[in-house]
Amino acid sequence: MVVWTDKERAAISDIFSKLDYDDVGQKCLSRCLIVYPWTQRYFGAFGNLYNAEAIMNNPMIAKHGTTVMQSLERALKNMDDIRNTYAELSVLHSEKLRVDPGNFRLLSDCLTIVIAAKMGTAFTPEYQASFQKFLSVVVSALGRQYH
Ligand code: ZNH
Repeated sequence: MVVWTDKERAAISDIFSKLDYDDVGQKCLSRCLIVYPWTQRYFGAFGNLYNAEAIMNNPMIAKHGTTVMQSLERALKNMDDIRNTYAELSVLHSEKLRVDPGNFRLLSDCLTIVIAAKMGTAFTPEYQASFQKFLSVVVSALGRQYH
């Protein structure tokens, strides 16, 4: 059972309240695909991923980035039960999509970078630690079906 302090809850909520899901989703997913090119293998049906520019301008990638952000909002709204919130999604990623669970960490790191760059000095060490903890719980819940 994960315990959250009031400060952590406040920091995570504040970060989410400042996010534009379309923008951040598109940026973090496209960065993940560019920096870790092997992650592209799961998106064979998404059309042109030929180079960084193509990835950043791919509307299916942008749309999927928004989907991922909306999914993270579900975790935010269910912070005391992220495990069960993501139970089905974990099964989907392991059994149907067969996504290597190590990739969850890579995407979440890209997300942290994009958010930090957008927030600037408002992304304090406390915010970073709180958000990192949130993403670790998300990554662990998504990977649950694998172990
Ligand atoms: Zn994932 C899908 C979430 C990560 C790959 N995803 C998906 C969805 C969601 C998600 C919500 C939708 C589902 C349905 O439809 O039902 N993811 C998510 C999250 C995360 C993720 C939250 C973290 C954070 N993924 C991921 C990664 C990868 C992926 C890392 C790789 C690399 N996904 C994927 C795919 C899909 C998904 C491929 C399918 C898509 C389509 O549309 O087809």
